[in-house]
Amino acid sequence: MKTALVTGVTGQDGSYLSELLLDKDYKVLGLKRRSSTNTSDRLGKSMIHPNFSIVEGEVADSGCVYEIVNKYKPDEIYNLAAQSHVATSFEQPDFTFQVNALGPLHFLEAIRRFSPSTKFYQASTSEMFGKNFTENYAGKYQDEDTTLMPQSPYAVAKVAAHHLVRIYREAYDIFACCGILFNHESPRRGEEFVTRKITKWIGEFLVWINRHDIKYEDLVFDIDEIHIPGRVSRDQGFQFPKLRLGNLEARRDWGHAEDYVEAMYAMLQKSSPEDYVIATGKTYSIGDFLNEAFSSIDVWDWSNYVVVDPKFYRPAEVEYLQGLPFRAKSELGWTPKITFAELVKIMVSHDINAAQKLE
Ligand code: GDR
Repeated sequence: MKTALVTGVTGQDGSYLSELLLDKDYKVLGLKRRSSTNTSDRLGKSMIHPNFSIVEGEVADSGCVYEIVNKYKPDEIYNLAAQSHVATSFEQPDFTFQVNALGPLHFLEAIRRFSPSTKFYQASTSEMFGKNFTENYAGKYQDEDTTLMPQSPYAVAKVAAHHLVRIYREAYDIFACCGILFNHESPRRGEEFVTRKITKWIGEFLVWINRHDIKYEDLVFDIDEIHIPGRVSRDQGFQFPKLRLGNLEARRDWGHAEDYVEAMYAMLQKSSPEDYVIATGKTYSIGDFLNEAFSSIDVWDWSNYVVVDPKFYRPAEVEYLQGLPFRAKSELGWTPKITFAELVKIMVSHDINAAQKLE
């Protein structure tokens, strides 16, 4: 039985990857930070599996990482732990660097010193391309050869890790590779990311409007709030805050996280390590996501429901992302199964159900 260490196990990707590896008969060690609150909500299925166990640790602490790698000498390590919120990295650049750049370095060093046959997967990201894209007859896209031009402390730290993986691979012959994953979402996505923020709002809004048994055309729209007609009291639940977002023009290549963890696994099963772009090959704006999400509750013009709030703008933005996953398709045989429209539907209906359960 193979052993895999998954860092960031309590996150969206960590939870899906653990399920995949357990299905493939792996023993999974999930690395998790010590916390006084419960952070294992997403791990429900894995937590009760006999081949799953939690190891407490912190990737930013080199001694801790060395000890864990030396003790378990896992066959595979998937480093998904990160300060993953791009906007937060402008407020906490130092911390972001410690986790996102030094964390992977600690693993590479630990593998070199104590467990050179361990295979290592690093979660690289489309954010590393920043403002840059390749433009030719195939259109405007990013692939493995596009020059990296990061636009945030988050992305700079990820670029540092990306290059460290290459250097350790070439210098020490370690099986280490990076998945350059474009945005990937699911019902398990953190609520501060734009897709989940939108679908969660829609779920709660629908429950609210149903509670008052009112039609969309009868709603009254204020600057910041939506009201039940004739009932303006702030205290009695007759008003609902509008959805507040930042830049609606930015474009992202959105896939489903469950598809993307399969690519991570496939990369470590290859005979030699290589970096891959993992994406759908399609790009949509935040406005497109809003169109798709609102249309699934029969709202065809969302402009009255959304407020653009400068608070959610970033000091520097990544405007355009569209991956070209050609190498992943031809060498890993990987293609995403879930389309953009399906992804949005899955997330909206999950969040409607979740909001209904809380009623
Ligand atoms: P991103 O994801 O930064 O691409 O990184 P996020 O969902 O946070 O932002 C996507 C785009 O939406 C715009 N936006 C908003 N974003 C947030 N979070 N909240 C808002 O209210 C809002 N309004 C507009 C953003 O400006 C941006 O353009 C994600 C993370 O998971 C990274 O860790 C990962 O590396 C990349 O995806 C691939």
